Amino acid sequence: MKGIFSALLGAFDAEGRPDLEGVRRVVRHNLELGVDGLYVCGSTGENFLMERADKEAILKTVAEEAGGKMKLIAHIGSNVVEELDALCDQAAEWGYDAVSAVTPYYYKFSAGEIRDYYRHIADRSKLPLIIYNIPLLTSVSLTREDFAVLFEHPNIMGVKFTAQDFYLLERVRTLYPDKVIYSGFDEMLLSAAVLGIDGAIGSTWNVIGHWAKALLAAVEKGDLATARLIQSNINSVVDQLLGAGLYPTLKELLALRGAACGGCRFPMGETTIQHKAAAMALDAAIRAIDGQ
Ligand code: MN9
Repeated sequence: MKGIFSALLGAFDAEGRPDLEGVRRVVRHNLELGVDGLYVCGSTGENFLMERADKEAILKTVAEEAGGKMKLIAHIGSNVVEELDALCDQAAEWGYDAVSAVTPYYYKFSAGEIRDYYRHIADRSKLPLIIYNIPLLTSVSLTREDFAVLFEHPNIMGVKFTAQDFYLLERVRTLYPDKVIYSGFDEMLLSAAVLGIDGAIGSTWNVIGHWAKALLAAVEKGDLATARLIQSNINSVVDQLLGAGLYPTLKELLALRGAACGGCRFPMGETTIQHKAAAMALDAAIRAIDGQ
């Protein structure tokens, strides 16, 4: 389960329904790009804007299309326990390699409640569980003590660490060498890689996953000069994407590369001419770097 995982972008039609052909296109595009796996129905997949049936349709379609060709992580996190349980069981049936779940959010859950949530999933799941820690969006910040308790569970395999706390990241890496740690901020891949993470999960890997793989390989070899250059290229892309509107611009980039997947679901805004223009400029810039 090491390596670079694309946080799969969602594919929707003009009415916001899942476009399952679009989903297949995005999966095939990632296969051609050569990433190691997919993280399905996460933040980038617009999970928190979808009803359960739509998540099920997308999770099932991805498994059909990617079947055995790459590693698959199903993000099943939900504050609704019935949905959580159903998706947990289905992910195993559909052939996923692992499940992942965001910390419960919105209400101020206690540390004990959050730990019970993860124990609930880990006990139930036939697949290993990856904790999804993203304090910036959930306002829940797992602590060193939380990891100490959670990582005692044999079915908790690791964490998607989408936080800027590199002190915590180093401590968790060193204290739990057998757990799998994925870095979650694409713009911080190098800083996480030097601390010995096992891989990364990110939205921009849908387009520049091959750069992320090259960066990890450079760090592995101890070639920090190359790794810094790649991170700088990644950050130029991230910078422009964040400025232009991350998900719609990424989707337009995929459309330019033969993997049209529509716009984002309401209440995210519609794709505009500015998103399309930004995607065209980025497409050219990425191709120029790839051609060097
Ligand atoms: O899955 C992604 N997180 C979100 C990880 O989209 C919330 C990241 O890949 C970011 O999109 C990326 C840009 O900030 O690092």
